[in-house]
Amino acid sequence: MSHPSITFDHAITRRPAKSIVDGLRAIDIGAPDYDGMIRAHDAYVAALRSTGADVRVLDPIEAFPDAQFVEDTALCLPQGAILMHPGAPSRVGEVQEMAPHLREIYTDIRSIQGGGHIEGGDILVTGREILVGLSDRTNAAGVAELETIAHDWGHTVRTVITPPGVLHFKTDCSLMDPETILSTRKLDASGCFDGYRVLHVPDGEEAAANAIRFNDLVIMADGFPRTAEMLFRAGFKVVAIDNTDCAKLDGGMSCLSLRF
Ligand code: CIR
Repeated sequence: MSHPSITFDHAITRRPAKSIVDGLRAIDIGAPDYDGMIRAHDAYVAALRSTGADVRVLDPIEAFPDAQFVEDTALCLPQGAILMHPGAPSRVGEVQEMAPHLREIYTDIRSIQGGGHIEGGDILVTGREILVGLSDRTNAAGVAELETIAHDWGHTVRTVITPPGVLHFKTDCSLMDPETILSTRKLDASGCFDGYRVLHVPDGEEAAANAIRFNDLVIMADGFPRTAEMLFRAGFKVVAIDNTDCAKLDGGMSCLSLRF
């Protein structure tokens, strides 16, 4: 199946910096291991490349401990890219680090530049619309700015809610195909996916909900066998990547790339 929401020629990633040990986290369960992070990142890039996509790996930036989570800096759509305005003050500067790379690729680049905040992790592009979850990082003003730009490009934006205590909307869900969402039961219970086919991550495997569909692959975190089995039975080709260290910083599979 080919559709702009799951079919990509390119991805941009950023190699983790040594300063990753200072990355943001909701609850401190110990510092991530830099070497483990690098090994996992290499495996992630290899999985993206195995689909035939051109994958750019940007240099680490020590000044921005969370800069490997590139997804939060921009939204890439077929018509152009939108630079985000992160709600986390320590992450705002990451956007200008990403901008020149997107300018090499896109002729139309817009910015969230009013008072609003929005991070890419709160945005799910499906086959029919763009869902944006309000969260501690994304506010209504940010969504309104995004909507104006996306509307210009022919997209519909729908505002939804990121559950309290969940970092980003996509922490709890992923697109599997243009009409199919992988979600935690908690998020789906909000009704935000009514009209879609929804696959629930099994109880106890909620952290598996942040995955990506990238060309023919579903790339998910390792260690969630019941979710992997469910996706396999549903006909998806699954690759599992170690997410132990990223998880200590509330990160997962979607955060590590921009896909377009
Ligand atoms: C943060 O708190 O901003 C980072 N430690 C994790 C960002 C994860 N990004 C994402 O889910 N899109």
